[in-house]
Amino acid sequence: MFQRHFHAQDTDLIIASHPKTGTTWLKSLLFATVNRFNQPKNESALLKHHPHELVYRLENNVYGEAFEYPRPQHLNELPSPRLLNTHMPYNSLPGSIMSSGCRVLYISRNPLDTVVSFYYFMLDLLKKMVHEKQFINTSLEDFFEDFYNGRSVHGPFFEHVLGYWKASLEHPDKLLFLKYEDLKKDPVNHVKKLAEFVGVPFSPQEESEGVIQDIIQLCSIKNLKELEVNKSGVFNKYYDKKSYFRKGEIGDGIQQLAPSMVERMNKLMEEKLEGTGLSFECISQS
Ligand code: PAP
Repeated sequence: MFQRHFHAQDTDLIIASHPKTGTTWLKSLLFATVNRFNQPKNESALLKHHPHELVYRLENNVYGEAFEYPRPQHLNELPSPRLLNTHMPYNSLPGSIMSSGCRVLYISRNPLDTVVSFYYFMLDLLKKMVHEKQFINTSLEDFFEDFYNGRSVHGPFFEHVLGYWKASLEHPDKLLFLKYEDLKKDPVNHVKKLAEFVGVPFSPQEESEGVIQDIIQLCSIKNLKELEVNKSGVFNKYYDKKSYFRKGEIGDGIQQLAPSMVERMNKLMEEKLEGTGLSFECISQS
């Protein structure tokens, strides 16, 4: 549905990601940055809505069969620029995304933290889907094996990341490639970069008034996690709002996975990323 029917507009801003790599965070930062002129920090819609209700996932929220809202026609009602999201691999994107003037922001994360984050999220989700009892018995080790072997809902992790990485090198004005770890370590410069990329750079006055820091604070996991709107409730029947905010740290993968699993993943990463110019830090602790 999404592939066949979605037509990107030149002004669209589309967040692309493999699941559990920082999508919710980037949705919040992008939303707060783009809407900072009409929504001062204490009036931000982020205070009343979950980030996933403000930036729709196209293949799921918009074009998904089994989900509640919105429907494709609502896309036309979104204010410009439309902020949208997809977990689709680069090769599966509807053609209009690359042929139109829209911008794509991809967020990536080291595979160890991603797989652990993904496991806990799926565990929570599938506990709600009683017919998936089998998965509930799945261990982190089994989930890791599937992920390691490329058996993942949105395709193999490294192919997902590399598809967008290569596209970002070929089309740097069209596709901004971000890393969760970089955002954590240097949020100010990355939020500045993001704002420039989407055409709303911060003015010197905004910088001196601390507008960037306010956005970072608003979108911090500590802040979002404590908001009533993100603490309870579900959307699309099964998705617990709070399940999108877990630890938000670098290094959880190292803590939770056996050393042999870490070693195998690091080796696979080395092989897959060799010669691409892309690397992830998997060993740092937050
Ligand atoms: P999604 O792909 O289903 O939308 P996504 O938001 O990409 O999920 O990933 C969730 C991860 O981002 C969680 O990581 P963890 O399991 O290792 O803790 C979640 O905690 C983290 N996260 C969510 N919001 C933020 C935030 N504001 N800052 C930093 N990390 C965040």
